[in-house]
Amino acid sequence: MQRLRTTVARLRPITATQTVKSQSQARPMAVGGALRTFEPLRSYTTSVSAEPFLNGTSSNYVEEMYYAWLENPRSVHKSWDIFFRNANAGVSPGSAYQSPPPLGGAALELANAQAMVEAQPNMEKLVEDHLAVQSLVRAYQVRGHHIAKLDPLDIGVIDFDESPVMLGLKKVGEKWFYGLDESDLDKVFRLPTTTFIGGSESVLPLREIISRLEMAYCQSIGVEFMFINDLEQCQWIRQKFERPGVMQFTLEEKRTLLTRMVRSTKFEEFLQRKWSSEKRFGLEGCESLIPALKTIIDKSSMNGVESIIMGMPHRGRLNVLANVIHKELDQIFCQFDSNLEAADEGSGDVKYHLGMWHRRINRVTDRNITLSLMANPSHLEAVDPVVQGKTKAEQFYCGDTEGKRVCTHTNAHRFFSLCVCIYISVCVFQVMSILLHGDAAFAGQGVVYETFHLSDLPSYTTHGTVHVVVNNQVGFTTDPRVARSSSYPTDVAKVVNAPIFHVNADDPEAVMYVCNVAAEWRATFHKDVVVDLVCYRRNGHNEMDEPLFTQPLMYKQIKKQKGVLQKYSEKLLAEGAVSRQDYEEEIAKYDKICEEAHARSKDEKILHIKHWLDSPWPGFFNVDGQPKSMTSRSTGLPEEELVHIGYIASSVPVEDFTIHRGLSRILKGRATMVGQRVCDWALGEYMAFGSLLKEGTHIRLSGQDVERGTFSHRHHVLHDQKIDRRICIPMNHISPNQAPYTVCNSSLSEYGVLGFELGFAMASPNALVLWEAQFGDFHNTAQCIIDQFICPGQAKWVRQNGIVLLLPHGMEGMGPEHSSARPERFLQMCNEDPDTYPIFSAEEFAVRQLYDCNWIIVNCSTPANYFHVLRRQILQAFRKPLIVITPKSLLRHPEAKSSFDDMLPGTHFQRLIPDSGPVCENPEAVKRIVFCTGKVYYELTRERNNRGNDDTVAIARIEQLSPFPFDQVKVETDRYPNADLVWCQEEHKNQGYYDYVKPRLRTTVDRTRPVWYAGRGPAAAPATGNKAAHLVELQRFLDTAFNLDAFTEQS
Ligand SMILES: Cc1ncc(C[n+]2csc(CCOP(=O)(O)OP(=O)(O)O)c2C)c(N)n1
Ligand SMILES: [Mg+2]
Repeated sequence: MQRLRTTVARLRPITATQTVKSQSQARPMAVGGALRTFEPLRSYTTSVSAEPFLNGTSSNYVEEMYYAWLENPRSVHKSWDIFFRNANAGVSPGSAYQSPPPLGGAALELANAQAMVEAQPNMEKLVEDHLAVQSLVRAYQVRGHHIAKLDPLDIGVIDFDESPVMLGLKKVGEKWFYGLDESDLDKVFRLPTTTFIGGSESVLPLREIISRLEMAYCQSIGVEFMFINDLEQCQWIRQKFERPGVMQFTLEEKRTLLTRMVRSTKFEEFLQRKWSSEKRFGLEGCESLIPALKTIIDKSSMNGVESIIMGMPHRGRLNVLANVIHKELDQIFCQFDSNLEAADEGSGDVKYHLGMWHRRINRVTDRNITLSLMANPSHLEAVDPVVQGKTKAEQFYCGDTEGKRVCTHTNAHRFFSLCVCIYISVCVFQVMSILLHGDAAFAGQGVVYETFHLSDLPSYTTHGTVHVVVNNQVGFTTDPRVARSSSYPTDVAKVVNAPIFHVNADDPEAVMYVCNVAAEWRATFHKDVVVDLVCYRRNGHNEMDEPLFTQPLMYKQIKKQKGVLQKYSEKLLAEGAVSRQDYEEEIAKYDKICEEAHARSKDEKILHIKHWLDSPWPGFFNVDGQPKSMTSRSTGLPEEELVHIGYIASSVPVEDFTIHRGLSRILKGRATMVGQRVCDWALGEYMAFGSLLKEGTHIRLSGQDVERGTFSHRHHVLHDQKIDRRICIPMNHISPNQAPYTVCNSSLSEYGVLGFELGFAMASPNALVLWEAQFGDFHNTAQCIIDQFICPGQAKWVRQNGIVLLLPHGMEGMGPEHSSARPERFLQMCNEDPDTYPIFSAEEFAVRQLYDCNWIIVNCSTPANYFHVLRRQILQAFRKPLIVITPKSLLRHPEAKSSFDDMLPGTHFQRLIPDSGPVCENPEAVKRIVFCTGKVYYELTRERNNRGNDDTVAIARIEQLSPFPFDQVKVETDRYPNADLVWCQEEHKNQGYYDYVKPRLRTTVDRTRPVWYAGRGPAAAPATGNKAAHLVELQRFLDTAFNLDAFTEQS
């Protein structure tokens, strides 16, 4: 007890009449110029926690002291200093405490305090009171947001009943919750080091403590951050919100804010006036979004950011385009004119989905800034990972590994935020992303979670995204109380320790403040942060909608609600910050701008979708936006290059690196293949990647376990067997001036990761970006990215994309899953007409088809063809998504190898591989052509060999399914005039390629010959789960394929 008494001597309450000043000493700043790092609790948690006098509550207090002591040993009482020193030196529990040394002159005050302590009848009460104050401070920090005035409507849709808020002086039954009552209000308490409410004071009366905590945590801003497990970050936030006087703004800041509110509000009013019956998903009820975004942009620009990539849903999108991105108003207004003709190819998109790219001067910072808003589909949140991928790509190409620097590029390249910055002179170039969300979508859509989980992964991080939620407390017609299980729509952000700043959007100054803090957070910690704008939606879901059907009470309240501009202007007028005349002039000025733009928009006769391009690729196309060349270059390589890459693929190009023995065997096998001038699948891929890298094309391969390869065939990353995390990527040792190779195992996500890679591929045409599914069927959890972006992206948004999807596929008795990449789905979405034979010249047939298609789908049967198609993806002068149905068992099939001869200069991708066997000798005698694609070819040839009918049945492989090689198929059908036509596939009849291929084959032969089917029957599942049944099915359709009488009854 004596020990405790001595310890608490400094804690005794002094009355308010004893001066605060006399007790004050500068508290250690947690975060200042030099960042504070907290030591681990090693000694504390071991020996100190075992001290007999510590119990649950007092240990919290001692922990506080311990941190303070670590920071500055003199900031705690000498007795604690000695105690902690002893404890840290390992003195056993119970012995660490020593009586404090005698007090000298400077410590007279403490001696007095000591005397008073001794006179104090109830030491425990004293300690308890201080602990109570500490708990109270902490309670405000943790739960102050529960009672903050966040909701402009004050209808309180968030129910915190499960965790009642115990803040301030609260009674539970007869007891005071914290043990402090009204008689304690004037007592002065020492503030814990975990609060900044004191400013320069270290002690305050309880009344003031509570008042300041209420000011910091319970007004228009609710801060959620105490779940963050980094003390430095917590301290940083406390400081930002607790320091007295943080929320003060200059006159100029207030006026700028008002101007921005005017523009935001009057823009919507203008649209409503001119096009009252058009859907525009207006921002009414959340007008402060515009100043919010502008504040984030200003602050980020101030911190060196030069490019911001944004993604957002429908709500307020036109307003953001007009007032944040500064899209010309007349071009926005044009979009409301339904009579304008589209000037560009493609089908276009509705106005509130279109993207934009704009470089301008930021007026506040006077610095250049590029703003792009990504085009997006209706599918809420789908654009999130796409924005992240594009941001990552821009950071990568600028050599920015930390989200905070460094482009070494020419102005021209910087201007277009183009790639390969790494090489030239020095400048600072930072790229960051801002994502906007609706409250319902943010809480409900899983891709939000997937995207958050990419945020801290080395190959996916964009070093901090600022998220802004337009939380209008309703999703379409659905009430949040039935739309989510979490208290806030933003809880998902907690998984990555992102602080969440809730703010009442009817308080524009508070909005501006949190946006400043959010931007600073991003600049300081390079981590995600969320601003939750709690607002309302003045109209229905869109301007035509009746909200009273479903939200009667909310909308009664909304109808009474004064607009935020009106409230804020009244406040500034009352303060005298602005005069009525200035305010009215500001409104008139903007109205004039809108009217003039409207007049100009009427002169427009044509709508240009390309004015809405979000990712320009300057220099890639000619001035008319057309490809610079339409000739097909050979994708072959000189032998010595193949040998060189083969050598790299078979070696460990760093010293003293121990690889696994099994891997040594694989590498030796590769060397043997190189000696024999052949490639298997993995080596073919190596040749394609290695050569493109050498030619300066960046390659990024991402997906689950892609580094080794799901089937353990790739091994692009070697792991030292003796040293943890020591790796070697031989592909980066091809040549001194090569482009970098990125290969990265992703998180276990498809939607998020595929979206990310699509965004990465958007940034530059000079990169081969590949996403590999673990098994092809898993792509369906990313279906939205495929359906909404990859398939129709060019048609909707006139932007090309060369992303490659690698989808392992094959019926190998593995069961319903892991078998089919569902090629039928991709084929069904091709834009080609199956009933029309394309009219192109023979020389340009292939390239014209490619240029017109929405995507390319291939199923290669040889490594050489895979090699060529990958190289063609970059060597052609335009970009199309490439879907590759990739093999599994063929990876090790002894016959699925290619000779170097098929990869030399002059060779190229074969869209169709004709039969080159005995059938060629007497084509007239051939009775059947079996067309097929992919792995089944090897089953067919084996069966044909077994049956010995290799002079009567020809087998042709269609390697490129889309665009369909009509011309080459025609050559085959003409070559064998007496043959019937069979399509053979290992997939079920309602799946695979049959429905796609059949009408095209019929078109090719002008419907003069039927097309028969050999394959599995229709089925609901992609494959049987029974291996024996699988083999029976296989044999059955092979029998059909070679039974020349199989279709006589049907013909
Ligand atoms: C993935 C997806 N599902 C459903 C919809 C249909 N939808 C359009 S807006 C909307 C409500 C969105 O609510 P919220 O996210 O709160 O945004 P708000 O419209 O309130 O701004 C819904 C369900 C959609 N666009 N995307
Ligand atoms: Mg909403």
